[in-house]
Amino acid sequence: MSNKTEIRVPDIGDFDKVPVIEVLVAEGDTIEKEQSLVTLESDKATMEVPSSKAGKLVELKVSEGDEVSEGDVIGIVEVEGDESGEDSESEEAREAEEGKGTGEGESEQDAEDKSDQRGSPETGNRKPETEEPDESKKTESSTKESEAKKTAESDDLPAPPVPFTEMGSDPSSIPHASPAVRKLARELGVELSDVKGSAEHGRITAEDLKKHVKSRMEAGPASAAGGVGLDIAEWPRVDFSKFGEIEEQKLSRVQKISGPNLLRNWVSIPHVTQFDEADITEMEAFRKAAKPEAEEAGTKMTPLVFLIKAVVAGLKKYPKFNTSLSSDGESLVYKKYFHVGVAVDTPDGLMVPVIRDADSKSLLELAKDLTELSGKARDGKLSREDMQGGCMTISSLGGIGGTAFTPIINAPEVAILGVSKAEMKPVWNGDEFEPRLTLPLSLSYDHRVIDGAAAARFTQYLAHVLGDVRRLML
Ligand code: CAO
Repeated sequence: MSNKTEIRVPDIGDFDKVPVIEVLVAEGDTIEKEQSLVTLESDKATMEVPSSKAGKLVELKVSEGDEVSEGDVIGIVEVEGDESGEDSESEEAREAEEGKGTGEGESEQDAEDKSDQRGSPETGNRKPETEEPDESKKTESSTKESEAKKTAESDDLPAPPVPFTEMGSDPSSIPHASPAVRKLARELGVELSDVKGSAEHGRITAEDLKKHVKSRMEAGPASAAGGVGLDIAEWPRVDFSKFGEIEEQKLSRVQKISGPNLLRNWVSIPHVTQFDEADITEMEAFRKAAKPEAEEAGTKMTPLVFLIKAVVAGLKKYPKFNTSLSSDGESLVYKKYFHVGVAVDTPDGLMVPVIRDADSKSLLELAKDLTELSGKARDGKLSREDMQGGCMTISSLGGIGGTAFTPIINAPEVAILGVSKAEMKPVWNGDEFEPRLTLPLSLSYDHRVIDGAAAARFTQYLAHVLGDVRRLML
C-alpha cells in the first residue's frame, strides 16, 4: 500500500520568501527520512529542508531560484508500507511511550547531519536548540495527536522548525556554502576558505569544491593555492610541567583561524624581504600641521594614513604588486581596484580589515576609515566583508618600536609592507650631517611573481613619494 505525502517548508522563524539556492534531489529519487531536499539562503544564512518521510519523490514543486515561505510545498513523496499512515504513527507513538526522542539512539551519521544543520558553535544559530520539538511534550500529547492524525492527513503538517546556519556575521566565519557542501569539504579535508565560490555572493557549490580538489591534484605539491606536501616532522610533545610551574591557556578563536593561514602562507610562498628607508621629515611637519584639522574631523592623522596613500601610488606605478596568482598557478590576475589591508593588533589576535577604494579617498577620509575599522577590529565587530578584497596589506609596528621585521604575505596578495618606528638619523647632505626623520620599510614579496629589482624599485618609489608628500596629489 502507498500513500502520497506533501513535504512542506517548516517553520523558518522570521524568514519569508527565501530563495532556493540548491535542489539536492530529483523527481524519481528514493529518499531517506531527514534527507535534505533543498537549500535555502537568506542574506546571511543558509538552511537545508529535510524530508519528513522516506519514500519515492514523485513530484518536485520547486526549482533553483524560486522563493519559498513556511508551509510551501517542496515536493510529494510516495510512502510505501511501514512508512505510510498508521504504521508510522503507531511506531512514533511506541517510541514516544518508550521515551525515545529523535535525539536518542540516532546513528553517528544522523548526529553529524544534524550538527551540519545547526551550524558550528562559532557561527551560532538564529534559533536556539530549545525551539526544537520538546520530546517530553511530544510524549504527553502523543495519544491526542495520533487520534487527530487518523482523521486528518497528518503528513501535511509542517515539519518542526529548522534552524538557519548563520554566515557572515563573524569576520572569520565559514565562507558561504550550504551545510551539505561544508560536510563534503570536511570529508575531503578541504579548507573552504581556499575555495573560490562561483555562485551568487561567492557561495561555494559542490561543483566548486570538486573543481578545487581536481586542480589541487593536477597542480601537484607546489600549487599557487599553497598545496604543499611537506613532510614536516611531528610537533614535539613535551610535558613542560616536568621542568617547572606552568599554566595552559586556550588559543583565541581568531588565533585558531589565522594560525593555519599564516602557516600556509609562510611555507608555500617564497618570501623575500626588501628593506629601505624613507625620509619623512617634511611629511611629519605636514602631519603635525594637519593634526588639528584631523581632530576637528573627529579622527587621528598618523603616519599610517600617508603610507596607505603611498602604497596606492606604488600599486598604480607598479601594477604587478596589485596582482594575485590564480589558484591553479597558471596566470596572474591584475586588479584595477585599490583596496588596502591594515594589520590591527587586537586582544584576540591579529585582524586585517580592508580600506576600500583607497585611491579615491582623501587623507582625512582614510584616517576616518582607519579609526573606524581598527575600532571595529578591537571590538570584535568586523564583518567578513570588512576583511575581504585587499590588494596589499600594511603591517605597522611604528607606534610600538623596532627597526625592521619580515612580515608574512597575506595570500593571495603578493606583497606586504612592514613599517617600523621612525627615528631621527644623521644624514650626509654633501656638506654636513643633517638630522632627518627616517622611516624603516620592510617589504616582503612573493618571489614567484615579483623580482628583487622590482621590489627595490617599489620601496624606492615609496620613499620618493613619502619624501615629498605633494607627489601623492599627482
Ligand atoms: N613611527 C613613529 N611613530 C609612529 C609610527 C611610526 N612608523 N606609526 C605610528 N606612530 C605613532 C603615531 O603617530 C601615534 O602617535 P601620536 O598619537 O603622537 O600621533 C602613536 O605612534 C600610536 O599610533 P597608533 O598605533 O595608535 O596608530 P597607527 O595609525 O600608527 O596604527 C593600527 C593603527 C591599528 C595599525 C595600530 O594600532 C596597530 O594595531 N598596529 C599593530 C599592527 C600589528 O600588530 N602588526 C604586526 C602584524 S604581524 O604580527
